[in-house]
Amino acid sequence: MENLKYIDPEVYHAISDEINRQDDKLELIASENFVSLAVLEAMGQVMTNKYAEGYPGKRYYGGCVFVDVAEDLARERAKKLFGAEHANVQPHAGSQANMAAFFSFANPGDTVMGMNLNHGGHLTHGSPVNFSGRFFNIVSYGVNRDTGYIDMDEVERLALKEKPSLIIIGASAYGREIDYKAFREIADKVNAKVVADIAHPAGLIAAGLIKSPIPWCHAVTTTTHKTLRGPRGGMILVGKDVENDMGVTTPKGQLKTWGQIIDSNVFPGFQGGPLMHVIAAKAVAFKEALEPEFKNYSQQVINNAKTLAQYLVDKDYQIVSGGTDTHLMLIDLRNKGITGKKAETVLDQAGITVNKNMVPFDDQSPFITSGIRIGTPAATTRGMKEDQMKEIGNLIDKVIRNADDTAIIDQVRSDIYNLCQKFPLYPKIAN
Ligand code: DSN
Repeated sequence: MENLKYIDPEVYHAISDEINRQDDKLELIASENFVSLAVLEAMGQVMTNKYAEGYPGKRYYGGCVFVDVAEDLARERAKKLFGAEHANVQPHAGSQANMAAFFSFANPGDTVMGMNLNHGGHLTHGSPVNFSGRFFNIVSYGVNRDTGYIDMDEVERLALKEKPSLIIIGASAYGREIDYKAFREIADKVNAKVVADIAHPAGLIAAGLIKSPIPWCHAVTTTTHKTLRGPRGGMILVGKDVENDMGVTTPKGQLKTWGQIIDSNVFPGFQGGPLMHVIAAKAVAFKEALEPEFKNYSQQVINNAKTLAQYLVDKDYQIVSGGTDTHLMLIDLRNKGITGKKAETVLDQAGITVNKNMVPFDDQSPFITSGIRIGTPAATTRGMKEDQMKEIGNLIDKVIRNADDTAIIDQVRSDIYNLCQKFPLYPKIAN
């Protein structure tokens, strides 16, 4: 960053402070990760200068020959990674991917079923303050109060009653595997389309460690920066539908495939020029995820999450559903006498970054909450394993039990700093 240092010292210092923050603190936000230097490099280059509205070979601007290479590589690698027939790598983020998916399978005013945000769902799956809740009639399903697992009986009952056009599956704070086939069977009873949003477990699915929704869904949306460990961005995949529900037949008798419908909803439907530098970085991340080492990494992410969850359960923490199958856990702190907001604040003071989170049937507001969400993808990228997870579990428990004791919080911050120094993050760009 030699030039930036002189041209814009204020931004330069903000970036170098952020490098140090990432290096010195323990990142346990379930949706974050650390990209490779190759991905960082691909993001910071001249493709940001290029307008490329359209798709490879069919652009609205000249000079797209090299950005076409990058986008074709990203699309082909994405298809290989997920066993998909079609990939659109242009969505700027997961939200835009979901927007394009909603409008591909439903019209404004139609009924759409999505998971309740308070039970672990996502803003774009029907929150009234989001496009999803503003344009569509949302019916929410949730988890069973006793088990913490998605209540499939409720999903079926609601689907039969409400007859949605679309059911969106997926969550941002749900640690269990999802039975996509069961969702599809319910959807078929009411002729609904099915979209899975795998933003959280995408990397684990790509690594073949948990079930893939590709055979059961009309489309699959994701972000590329969580467990998949790519640049911040979105993507939509289409598989080969097992039921041969492949698209829509036009009045002239031609089949418009779901892939074609999705492409036209991304551009020109919702987006203009794609971020070609980010698409190049997506291609690099997908290449990395196709390597055998990515499977080892992803297995370690799961092993770490299970180890940390078990450690906390043994210390009488209430994990929703009792544990995790994936990279994250949602902890209900009501038996510990501390809110999610306070826990997030004191853990941050101790150098541990998590986010407060609503828990199912919460009695606190979304700003306070009764829970925290913890995930292992970022810590695992640093090389941390089961032993470190037990150490981290012990430190989390110490902070939660002594939330008003600044001496203990200072001691934990020093322990976390020392732990992080043993797993350096970006030594080559340290300043
Ligand atoms: N904000 C993301 C998360 O933290 O899960 C989802 O979009």
